[in-house]
Amino acid sequence: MPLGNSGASPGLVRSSPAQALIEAVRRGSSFSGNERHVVFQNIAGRKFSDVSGITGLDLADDGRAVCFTDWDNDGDLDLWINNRNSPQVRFFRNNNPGDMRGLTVRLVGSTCPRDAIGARAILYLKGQKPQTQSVTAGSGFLAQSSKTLHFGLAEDAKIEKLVVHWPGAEAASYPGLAAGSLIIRQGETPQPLNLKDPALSNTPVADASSSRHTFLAQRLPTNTILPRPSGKIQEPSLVVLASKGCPNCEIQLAEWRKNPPQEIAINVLYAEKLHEDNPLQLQLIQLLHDHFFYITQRSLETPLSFLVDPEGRLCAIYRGRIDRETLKKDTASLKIDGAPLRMASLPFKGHWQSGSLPEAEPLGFAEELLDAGLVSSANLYIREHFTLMQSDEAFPQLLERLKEMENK
Ligand SMILES: [Ca+2]
Ligand SMILES: [Ca+2]
Repeated sequence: MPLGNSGASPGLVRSSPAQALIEAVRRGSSFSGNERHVVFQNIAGRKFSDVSGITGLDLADDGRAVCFTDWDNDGDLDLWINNRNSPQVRFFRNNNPGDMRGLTVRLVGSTCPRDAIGARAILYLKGQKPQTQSVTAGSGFLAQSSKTLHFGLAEDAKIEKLVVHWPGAEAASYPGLAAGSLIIRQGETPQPLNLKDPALSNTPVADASSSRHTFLAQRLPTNTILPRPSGKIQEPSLVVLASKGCPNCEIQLAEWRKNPPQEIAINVLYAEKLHEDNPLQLQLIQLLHDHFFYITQRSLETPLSFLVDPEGRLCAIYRGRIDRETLKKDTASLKIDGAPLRMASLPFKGHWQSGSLPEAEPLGFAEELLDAGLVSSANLYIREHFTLMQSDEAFPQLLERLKEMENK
């Protein structure tokens, strides 16, 4: 959840290759021409067949890393894939029909290191070629698959024995094994390993609500950027970008008409109307959105709402419909600051390793206004928030750049 600024410091040469690359990343450009993932099936050890389409894995995601693991412990391998493009992490649950049989083995060393990295296990099957698996630390590009070894078994496969070559020690042979999950401690007899987790037996459902609400740890001043409801700037306010024909906007606005939130003043802006009457305002909203989500010029999801405190600082961003309780809680939390604010910004429980608290960077945002060629808006923003920015060592450079652009 990127909550920071662009990181681009004033004076960065816009045409530099580094800056062009940063901009390409923010725009979600593909590095590899939207290459699709490919999956090949081993045909009896003689050739490979391209099965990308039927597996459902052939997504044009610019994949970078893949991890294999039996995540739901049902005997088949599932996949985690990391992509350059969004979504950056995808989980693929293996729902191949049929009774998938496998032997899953976790090795634990005693004379060799506990994780048994480097151990090689060979599974001998009656009438078939043996299968070999090794315990590795890291595989492919910046990836680590499960250290638990997995052997797929055909329906009629009969296990003769498993031979484990422990690192720096004698090989050990384990006869009489059946399909399932085992833990083998070096020097001991194999024991069943119960990995079943009932929580994983259901199809996971993404929690859309939590990912769409961003309570900011840094409160960027937005006077001159977000139009708060007129005459109500002493109150917390919500600036909502809606669009015509957007079902979520209609439901949200109808709900508020019927039962208006008491604690907050709301200003609703329609994207279509802004596009006609005030395209600059629309561009400013886009820039503000992009500033916090580290992306550029993607289409905005409506309703898109900004919670602003009485000082005009942006405190939370909501993508999609807003849960009333969340809004109430956020509005009640507008006065917290420092470490408690940073804690409140977390979408889950945790603790911080870093002692330093993040700060809003109005200077970075002013720079982004200049990057977008919005010279008058940048001028206005800098004048309004002059006292917040002037102590920054890069402030003279920012003023210089503003002056240069104004004189062009
Ligand atoms: Ca599985
Ligand atoms: Ca499965």
